[in-house]
Amino acid sequence: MANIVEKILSTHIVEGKPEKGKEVGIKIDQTLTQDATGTMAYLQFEAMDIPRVKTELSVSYVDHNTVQIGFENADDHKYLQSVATKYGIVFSRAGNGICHQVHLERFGKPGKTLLGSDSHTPTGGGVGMMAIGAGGLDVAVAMAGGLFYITYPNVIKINLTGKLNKWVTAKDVILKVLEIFTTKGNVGCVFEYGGAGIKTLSVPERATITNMGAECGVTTSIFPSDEVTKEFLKAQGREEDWKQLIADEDAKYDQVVDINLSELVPMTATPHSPGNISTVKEIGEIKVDQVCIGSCTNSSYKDMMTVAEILKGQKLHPNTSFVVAPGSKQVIENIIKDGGFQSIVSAGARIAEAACGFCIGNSQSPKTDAVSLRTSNRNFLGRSGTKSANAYLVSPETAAAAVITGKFTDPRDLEKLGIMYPDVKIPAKFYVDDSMFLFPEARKEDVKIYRGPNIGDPPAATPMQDKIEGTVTLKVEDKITTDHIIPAGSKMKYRSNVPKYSEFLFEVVDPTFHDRAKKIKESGKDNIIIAGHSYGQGSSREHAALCPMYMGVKAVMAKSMERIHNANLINFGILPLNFKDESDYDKIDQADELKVSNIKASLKEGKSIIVKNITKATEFEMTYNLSDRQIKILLAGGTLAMMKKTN
Ligand code: MIC
Ligand code: SF4
Repeated sequence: MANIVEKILSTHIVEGKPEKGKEVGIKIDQTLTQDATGTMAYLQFEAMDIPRVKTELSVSYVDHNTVQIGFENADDHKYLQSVATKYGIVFSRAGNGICHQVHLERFGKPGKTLLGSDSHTPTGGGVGMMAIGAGGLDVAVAMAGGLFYITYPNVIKINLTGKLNKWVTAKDVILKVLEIFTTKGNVGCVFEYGGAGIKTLSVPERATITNMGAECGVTTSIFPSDEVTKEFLKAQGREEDWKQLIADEDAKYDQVVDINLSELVPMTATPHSPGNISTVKEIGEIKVDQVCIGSCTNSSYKDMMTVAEILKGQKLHPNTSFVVAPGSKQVIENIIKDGGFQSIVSAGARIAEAACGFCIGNSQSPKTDAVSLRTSNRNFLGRSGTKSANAYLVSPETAAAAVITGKFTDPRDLEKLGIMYPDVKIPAKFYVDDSMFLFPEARKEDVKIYRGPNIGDPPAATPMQDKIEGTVTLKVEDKITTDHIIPAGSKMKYRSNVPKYSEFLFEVVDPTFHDRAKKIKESGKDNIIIAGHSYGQGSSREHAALCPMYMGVKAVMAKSMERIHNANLINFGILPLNFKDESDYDKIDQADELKVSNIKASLKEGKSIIVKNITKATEFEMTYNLSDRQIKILLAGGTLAMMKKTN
């Protein structure tokens, strides 16, 4: 009587007991990295001195930093390629596509575990993998054969019934899920999809849903592996990778939520959070300045062909700019073969390379105050590269409708314009060409690692001190995302140069942060951050911990924190604390001087930590949710320091 999550975990737990809320160490079968997090991950992997990766499969993708203005990106790519050759890692070259889309196409296997240094790794749940996002250092540890630690999850069944109506899509399903669960409060949960409705969803549609589960903050999302999965793998020429994986009839769940697909309508996430959900109809016919179709959420063959069919014979509205970034080289080749590419180009799309591009604000930033419709998964403030822009997340169908009308349009209304719903099916056989992967040879230890001037060593953390004495450098509210903490976009090329990248910390929240933190650090004091609920939402980027560590941030005191960011803080030796009494948050102001003593003893004895507010002459209590393993890491000054100690 096991559910799918229990089935996979039972064959992967190596340490700990399967008890809800307790930490377990699991074996990782596959890893993936992308270039923006990968460079640091491999620098850390190199420091571990392991001759070759110990996983069944590790893939290094280049898909984020592909703009190449200046030498930095190209240096990183070359570094990654040489590391892959040396350590037995498959290298997916720039141009091959977005990691999650490509991994699903070519490597995803039901029943396996996948750890990726990107928060949207759960895309792999679309083929029945337990696919989890993590910081680069955790992925490096997994490549070195180490375990990955998660809280044994609460499994929430999302029971799908009915069938999607015409013009209503998988994106609308996940936006509905976001409406129900919001972007906070789901740490330690996994969404397992089931019910009669799943049979009606193809693998790319399932992957859209598991991809954006990341926005709810769950550990991962997963679909069963069934006949639909088999068809997809067969179409990829990988039928032998299929195995059935379904929940037992009497499987138990911590919660069951029913969604009737037949009742859903086109939805959107309004600025500036994927959790601000509304129906497309409710928005009204506002003018749309930009439409962006692509990203790891919606860039599959099915998405692109659907857009192509809608746009066949249509032209782009004069007031709107339009970009399309197909998810992979495979998608491009197949839509060329099947005639879709022609319709998209002919309609007026600017074709971007198969990469993250607009999604991460790395290109195509919209105009001042723009309304931008995007098929991606995040619309955080400033993420598009234009702080004043308003980004709405929508399905490819809703995006295509705006291309034609130049305004927010419920795609069902396209029928009034004589455009009928194109019920695109995935091909029985995709055209497949794996030549943009470089597969590792048997032994290549003598490979010289390429290190251009952009590649710097990761800064080392210092062992934890017994006291923290310093200033509240920044006080922030609820739902501060990693995009707020450290922006990506045009700044992402400094990922391998921590001192430079740190200059942009909290840029979108308070551009004076860096200089103030620097001054405090130089005066010998510690920097402290005070935050509300759900601190560190969003990406897996460990730079959101690494750069603060570099700037002398010693503790983050928050009402609650998201899973990946919490783990990253620990990995880099920053103490993550929670308010015992949330009202204490209101009694602290930015620039207050705080003093925390007896940290080591309190952590060792499991006692709460007393913080003195020197400025206000008050005292308050902080708690923490740290396993013994995490306490050891913190005391050692982070994971790398800890590994050096035990080696
Ligand atoms: C994102 O979508 O925010 C990213 C860019 O893919 C990040 C990873 C990164 O910051 O490099 C993520 O989702 O983890
Ligand atoms: Fe790339 Fe955007 Fe997906 Fe992140 S969310 S992996 S930036 S496409």
